[in-house]
Amino acid sequence: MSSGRALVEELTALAEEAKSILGRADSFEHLEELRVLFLGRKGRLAQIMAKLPGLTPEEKRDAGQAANSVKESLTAQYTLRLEALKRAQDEAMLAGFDPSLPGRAPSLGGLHPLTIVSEEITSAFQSMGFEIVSGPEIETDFYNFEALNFPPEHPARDMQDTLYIGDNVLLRTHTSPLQVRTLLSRKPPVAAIAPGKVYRRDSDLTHSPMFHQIEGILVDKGVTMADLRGTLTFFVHRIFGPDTLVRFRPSFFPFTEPSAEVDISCVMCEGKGHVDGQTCRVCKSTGWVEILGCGMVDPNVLKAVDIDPEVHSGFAFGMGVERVTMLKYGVGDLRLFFENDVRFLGQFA
Ligand code: 2NL
Repeated sequence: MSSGRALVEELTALAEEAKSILGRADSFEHLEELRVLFLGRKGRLAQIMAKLPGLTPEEKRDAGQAANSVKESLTAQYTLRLEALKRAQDEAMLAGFDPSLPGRAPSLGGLHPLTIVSEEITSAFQSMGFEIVSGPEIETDFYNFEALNFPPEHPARDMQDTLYIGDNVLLRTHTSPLQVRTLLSRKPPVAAIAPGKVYRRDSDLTHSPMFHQIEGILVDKGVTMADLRGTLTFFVHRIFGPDTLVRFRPSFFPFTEPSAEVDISCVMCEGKGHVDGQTCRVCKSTGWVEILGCGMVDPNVLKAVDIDPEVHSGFAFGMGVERVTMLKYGVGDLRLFFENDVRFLGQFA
């Protein structure tokens, strides 16, 4: 049976031994083994403490105190070594690279080219006082055709061209219904610009069943074709540059009379018709490209929205956002807008 003194000596020896061994542990695994060996439930310290019950109360008190202080000191040694190993691990990691190098920039998304151009177009008109209007993509025959002076048998109403959801219910084929709604809910003067998705029963290399349009309308007393010309010329110069030429050609739309199509000098060959001696592929050597349609609002359209054509007049225009974007950025294939290949989209960021 061991005496109190012998136990205290054993404890002191254990503390000395453990201290020097713990201090040399060179890995987390090794340190953990040593912790189990010295401080574990069946470890060296526990083995010595197991002998405490055989002592007299006085010896028990002294040896107990010594055991506690050894336990504290070994635990402290262990923690110290653990911290040192962690520091060494961090330093080894840092040694592998230069922490002063700039971080890698996360790749950010960007606006779709159609969004960029759509915002450019609407903001050109906003700067002239037009307000932006929006509305439903599912429309009725009245807003999409009837109010716009389409005769009942007009081919655009055909199921071959228009996506019908039900009797008289359809996906809007242009953004004009937005303007009909605007005119019905306001009194002139009205100046509105209507951007949005439109749908047609059409899908091939150069037609997508969904595409984007922007239409504009201005109704007031005394609005003339000259106002239309000035407004659209300002717009063209904002989007394609101040040297771009603008030309109006007679045309026809059910909802405007007279109607015109607007051409601009070719963005590719600058109106020359050829590039490096080759025929210009964008204007087919005519020197002009069409960018929009327009006209004076037909009196029948004004009547359909309760405006007296004897008092008020207006102009309206419409354009395809895909077309304007293709011309502005020289995009040769409509499908690129809908494939969402980041190699294409990234060029507009
Ligand atoms: C085009 C031609 C156009 C309009 C749209 C319009 C709207 C109302 C009344 C009268 Cl409410 N007109 N819109 C007028 C002329 C042409 O679009 O080529 N679009 C892509």
